[in-house]
Amino acid sequence: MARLAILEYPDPRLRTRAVPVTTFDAALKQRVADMFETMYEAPGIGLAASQVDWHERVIVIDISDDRSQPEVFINPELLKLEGRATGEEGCLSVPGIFDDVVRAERVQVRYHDVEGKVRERDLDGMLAVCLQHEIDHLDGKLFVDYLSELKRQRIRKKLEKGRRERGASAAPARASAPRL
Ligand code: GNR
Ligand code: NI
Repeated sequence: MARLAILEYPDPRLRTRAVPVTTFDAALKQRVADMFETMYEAPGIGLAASQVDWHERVIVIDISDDRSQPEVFINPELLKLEGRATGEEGCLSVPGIFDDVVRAERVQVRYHDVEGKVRERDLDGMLAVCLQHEIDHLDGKLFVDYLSELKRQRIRKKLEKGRRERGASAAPARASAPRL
């Protein structure tokens, strides 16, 4: 297993539209295992392949407190969306930022499991919210896209400032190293 690097906003690679998985093989299972490890380590309750710079339609989710309910959704399609619910969201690709997003309350989803078998489920609550958040990632969309331009600009500045400061303290020699 391997922990993968998570892309952060405003990395343009997060805007890539992921393509469907066509081959259900051992390599796919390995990628899914790596995604779970990355998600649990982060820690987060969901992860889309797009966030680890892999642009295929693969999502892992575990909303349980004890990591006991791993769920994999491959090539997910929302067949039905019902109701509206507002909830506070966060994203591993937008660290430290939380804001309200309106989503469907219940969804019906068709997807492939990791063996390639087609499944259909009705979901609600946190699982429905998380699945919609992850499908957005596969379409190159982030939860901050639902916020105002002003908020998004503030978020971008805050993340860039944070990265600059962390970068400066982690590797002070780098800024003055000779440019070759
Ligand atoms: O860990 C996560 N928590 C979360 C909380 C509310 C709504 C969505 C999420 S998903 C997020 C992990 C993540 O960024 N997945 O893409
Ligand atoms: Ni996210």
